[in-house]
Amino acid sequence: MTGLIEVTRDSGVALIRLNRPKQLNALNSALAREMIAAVQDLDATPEVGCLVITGDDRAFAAGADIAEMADKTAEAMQAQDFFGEWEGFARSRKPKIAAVNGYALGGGCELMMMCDFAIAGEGARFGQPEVKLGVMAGIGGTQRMTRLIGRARAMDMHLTGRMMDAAEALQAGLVARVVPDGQVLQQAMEAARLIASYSRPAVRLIREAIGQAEEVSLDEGLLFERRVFHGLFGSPDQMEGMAAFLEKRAPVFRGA
Ligand code: CO8
Repeated sequence: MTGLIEVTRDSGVALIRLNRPKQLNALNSALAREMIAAVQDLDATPEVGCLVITGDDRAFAAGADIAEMADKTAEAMQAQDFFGEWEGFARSRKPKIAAVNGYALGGGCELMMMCDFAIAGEGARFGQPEVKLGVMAGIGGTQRMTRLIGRARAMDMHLTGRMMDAAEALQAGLVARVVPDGQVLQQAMEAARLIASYSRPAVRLIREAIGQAEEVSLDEGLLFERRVFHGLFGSPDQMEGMAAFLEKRAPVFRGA
């Protein structure tokens, strides 16, 4: 099956829109395969500097597809490594902004957290309601949410299954910005175009360095940051960026 996502390109930015509106963009295996293939393809496309992932007005994504999972056994889930392919999304190397209107629940909230940051509309709602279904988060919700908003809040969200509104999500650090509902995509695209205009090596290494902050000790992270910072010097983009500043003009980065 195809068409579960729509991919469009605009000035160095790729927009991926989830396209299962009748199911509130619930994530099924076919959608996962399409999404991972698209993201891997975009990773290998040099013209693309940033991705925006979005849904529609009603839902970013209301979770993994419950109908697809309802009859599965533990043996079948493990044998298939069900939804394991989403790690390919999380590990992809281009920056990804989630543009969120409506519901971001369960796997939808987890998909949002796999992105580098989220811009949400004032009416967006977030939650990990899996406990209400007799299960739990399975594509990073207990891990990424705890890192993003802390243990107490993550426990609250996962154990009660309640929803968080956009104001609370901003205050908790689950999303980076909250904007009027009608401006979500526009602001995400503007941010993505800005990121895509910067030096690709600098953007890549910034993502990697911030990623390290969640994995290693402070000393190791600081050393990693310093070494990759050093490594950018002498590159065409570093020379161009600093020359442009000193010459009081806009830089033109080559991506090298
Ligand atoms: N899966 C499948 N279908 C869904 C889902 C979903 N997650 N969410 C909504 N739908 C469908 C509904 O069944 C309905 O279909 P139909 O029109 O055919 O009856 C349609 O979308 C519209 O939904 P509602 O009528 O329920 O709309 P409401 O506005 O009344 O309610 C809600 C909206 C509150 C979002 C409600 O739909 C809801 O609670 N949805 C389920 C949310 C949820 O529980 N999400 C978590 C799913 S489990 C999960 O994500 C696990 C992730 C990790 C998996 C990893 C595996 C290894």
